[in-house]
Amino acid sequence: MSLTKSERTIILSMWGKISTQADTIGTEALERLFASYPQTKTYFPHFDLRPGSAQLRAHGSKVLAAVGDAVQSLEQVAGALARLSELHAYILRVDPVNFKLLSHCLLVTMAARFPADFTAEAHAAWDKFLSIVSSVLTEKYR
Ligand code: HNI
Repeated sequence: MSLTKSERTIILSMWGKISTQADTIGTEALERLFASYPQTKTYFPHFDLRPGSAQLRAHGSKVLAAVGDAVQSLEQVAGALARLSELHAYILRVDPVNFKLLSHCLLVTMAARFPADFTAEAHAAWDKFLSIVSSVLTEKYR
C-alpha cells in the first residue's frame, strides 16, 4: 500500500499544524485511548496513566515524534520505523488490534483540534497513513 501524491500533500500540510502542538496531541490521543479502551492500559502497568500525568505526557510526545519521523519519510515508512517495529514485535508484544484503536484516537484528536482541516479527504489520507504506520509496527509479528 502506498500513498498517492495528493494524500502525501495532505499529510505533510496537516503535519505542519500538528507538529506545533505534537506533545499535547499525543497526550490527548493516549488519554482517549485509555479512557475509551481501558483494556489497552494492560500494556502500561508501570505507568501513572491518570490524565495529564508526566509519564503520559512524555509517552504522548514520543509517540507523536515517531509519527513525525514517518511523515518525514512518507516513501520509506518501514525504514524510518525499523527500530520501533522490532521493539513492538519482539519486546513489547503489543497485540495488533491495539494499533487500530490508537490510530482511531489520533484521528479523533486531530478532528477535534483542527475541525476545518479535517475534511473527508484529510480523514481518509490520515487513516491510510496511520494504517501504513501500524502495519510497519506489526509486520515483524509474522
Ligand atoms: Ni508504542 C513505546 C511509538 C502504538 C505500547 N511506542 C513506544 C515508543 C515509541 C512508540 C516512540 C518509545 C520507544 C523507546 O522508548 O525507545 N507506539 C508508537 C507508535 C504507535 C504505537 C508510533 C502507533 C501509531 N504502542 C502502540 C500501541 C501500544 C503501544 C497501540 C499498546 C496499546 N509503546 C507501547 C509500550 C511502550 C511503547 C508499552 C513502552 C513504554 C515504556 O516506556 O515502558
